[in-house]
Amino acid sequence: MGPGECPSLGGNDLWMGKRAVMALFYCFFPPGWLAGAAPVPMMGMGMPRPSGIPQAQNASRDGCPCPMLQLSAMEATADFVVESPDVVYGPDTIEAQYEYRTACVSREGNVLKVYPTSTRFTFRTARQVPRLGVMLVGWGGNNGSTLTAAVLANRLRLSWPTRTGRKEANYYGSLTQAGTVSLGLDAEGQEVFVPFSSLLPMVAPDDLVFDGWDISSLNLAEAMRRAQVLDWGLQEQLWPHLEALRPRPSVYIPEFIAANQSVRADNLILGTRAQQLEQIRRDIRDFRSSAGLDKVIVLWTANTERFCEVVPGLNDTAENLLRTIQLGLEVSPSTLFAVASILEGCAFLNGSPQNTLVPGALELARQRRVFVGGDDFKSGQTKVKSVLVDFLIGSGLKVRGLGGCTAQEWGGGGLDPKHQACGRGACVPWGLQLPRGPLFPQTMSIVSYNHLGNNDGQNLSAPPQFRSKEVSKSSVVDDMVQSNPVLYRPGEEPDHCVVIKYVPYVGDSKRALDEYTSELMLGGTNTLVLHNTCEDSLLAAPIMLDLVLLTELCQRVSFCTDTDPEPQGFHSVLSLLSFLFKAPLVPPGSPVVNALFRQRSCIENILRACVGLPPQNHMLLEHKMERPGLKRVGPVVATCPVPCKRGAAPTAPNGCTGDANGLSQADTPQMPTT
Ligand SMILES: *[C@@H]1O[C@H](CO)[C@@H](O)[C@H](O)[C@H]1NC(C)=O
Ligand SMILES: *[C@@H]1O[C@H](CO)[C@@H](O)[C@H](O)[C@H]1NC(C)=O
Ligand SMILES: *[C@@H]1O[C@H](CO)[C@@H](O)[C@H](O)[C@H]1NC(C)=O
Ligand SMILES: *[C@@H]1O[C@H](CO)[C@@H](O)[C@H](O)[C@H]1NC(C)=O
Ligand SMILES: CC(=O)N[C@H]1CO[C@H](CO)[C@@H](O)[C@@H]1O
Repeated sequence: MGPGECPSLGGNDLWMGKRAVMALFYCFFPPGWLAGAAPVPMMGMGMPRPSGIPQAQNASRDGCPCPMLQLSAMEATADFVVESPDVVYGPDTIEAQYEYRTACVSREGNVLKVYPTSTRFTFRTARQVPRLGVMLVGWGGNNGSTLTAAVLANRLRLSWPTRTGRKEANYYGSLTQAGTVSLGLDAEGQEVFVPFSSLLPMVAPDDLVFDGWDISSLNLAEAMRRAQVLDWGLQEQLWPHLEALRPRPSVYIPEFIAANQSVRADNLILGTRAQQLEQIRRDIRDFRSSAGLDKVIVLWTANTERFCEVVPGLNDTAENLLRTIQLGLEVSPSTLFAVASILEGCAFLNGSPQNTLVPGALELARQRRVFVGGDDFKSGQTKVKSVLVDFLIGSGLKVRGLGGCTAQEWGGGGLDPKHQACGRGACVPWGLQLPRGPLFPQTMSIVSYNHLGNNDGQNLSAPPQFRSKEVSKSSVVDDMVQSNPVLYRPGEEPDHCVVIKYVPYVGDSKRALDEYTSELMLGGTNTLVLHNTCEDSLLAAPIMLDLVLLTELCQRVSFCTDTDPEPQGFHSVLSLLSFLFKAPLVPPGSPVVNALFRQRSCIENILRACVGLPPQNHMLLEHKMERPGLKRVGPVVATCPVPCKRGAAPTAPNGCTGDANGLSQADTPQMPTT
């Protein structure tokens, strides 16, 4: 089975057990994510992005106008062009007419009535890729320094000797750089894959410019050494390049990173909260102008802060939040950074679990039309969880109790005060944040245990910070459980236990053990135990990269529909990024999707829509018919007139041709009114 290739469901195979688990990995993780996976050729790294110029074409035997290149598993040339009257490649934009088909359901008496619907969208994507800067809060941390080092190593095309041979810089683990999408079938009926990054013009990671803040004044070379993530040979080569990079002073409020980080804190922005906010804004402007950037994106990758309550009148609205800062009341450093970025018109992404993006910050982002995304990078363990639970529940297996209280203890059902006892100690019922329906006996469990020795691990051992982490890790299976009323009654929830221990010796090499127990038919039991060891930062860094590249791309996409011809961008809470976040932030009222495969499809299909390609449906009907009858190619007839006002209001600041972020980032940003 090759990368990106899913085994077929047919034949005599029983779709259960080990094979299914392996298949899940191959389907959902980019090739190369797993050690030992087939090496992927590095496509166009650092080279100018495809311009979308059609390649020479010639007709095949059966009239397929696909280029008769010898198609390998994956195209070495990532260039492609969609030949359709619905797609127009202009000098500045790619414009695609797109039929969005879905269905709405209404409950009428005892019957669910389903009405298929169709909406016509016009997607417009600006082709000009900007010069992009990334500012990391916690730049000198393991994740920040590793990401910076990785981009540099790729840009310089470094290779270094290790005890198992020479290694070369690559971007394994990045969805956009090392993941692929299937474009369709070639003349032989085989799927043609291209790198994700070639779907639409995207910033090349090698071209990113980094800057950032840190409460520790170590330069990036020293930070890299402290992190102990990279091989020595690579560190030596990177040292002279990283030495010159020194983090800007950051905001340190001891009560938020309750674990005492004061040993590190020697590089601080002093003054009142309002002065600190101003300094952060000045830093962003300074970076933008001194590095000659078109856009800046800010990413929080610093310490996990403690969880805070949202207080009405203080951080519930944009106005109140700005006033709270001006008055110098309690506000977390991460919220301060978020507010500063939003005011500067820069997207803000929260890579830690705390609730940085309070309602006031979300409202501010909405008002300023700036993207925000969060919370907490979804790296190893949670990513596996969002695959495995989807796999178990999706195949009709009920995740069953082991940790916590077993069905036996409960004597078969109903409410019992003992349930509360279950929630104490290390084991906490899952979904602890949300008010729940009637409690049922715990008849399922997912138990996760970790130990790690990096700074994050050390400080997660403090209860208030651990609580933030626990909340973000625990709601991960929500949607999957709720999607299956056959297995789970309303309000029924599995035991979900998360333990994190600090073991300095293992450093950045995180150990994760998970146990999933599910119920087979007729009372059988199915237990899966997973052990994972990997360098935590090497998992997180490519996720940070994807977040930045996808956010920037979304800023260049705008669309209108046949019913609303006024161009608009994506909602300021960028839920398209859910694939990359443990506790995805979504616009109010929107369903949260945690299942990894659905999250990946969402990104893929929206990007496909932008170039007028239908959603990936995996039906492969071409190969399932008695008689070959599918006309795979031929003149496509444009049926509908263009519904959207073409070039509607190009002068409007937020027009289709503009930055969906609204603010032209080069403009002098507005100062807060308070
Ligand atoms: C198609 O074009 C390629 C070069 O562009 C050429 O090598 C090949 O022979 C052509 N095939 C046919 C069927 O004309
Ligand atoms: C943190 O520890 C240092 C000593 O290492 C001490 O001087 C400082 O007061 C402590 N700060 C807090 C906020 O506990
Ligand atoms: C909201 O503001 C109050 C008062 O400044 C503060 O105590 C609380 O921690 C804040 N909540 C969040 C989530 O930042
Ligand atoms: C890096 O990010 C990952 C994913 O969020 C996290 O688990 C890890 O603890 C972070 N590392 C540090 C040193 O903060
Ligand atoms: C570097 C640092 O301040 N580490 C702290 C992390 O949290 C633990 C537990 O609260 C503290 O003991 C450490 O000092």
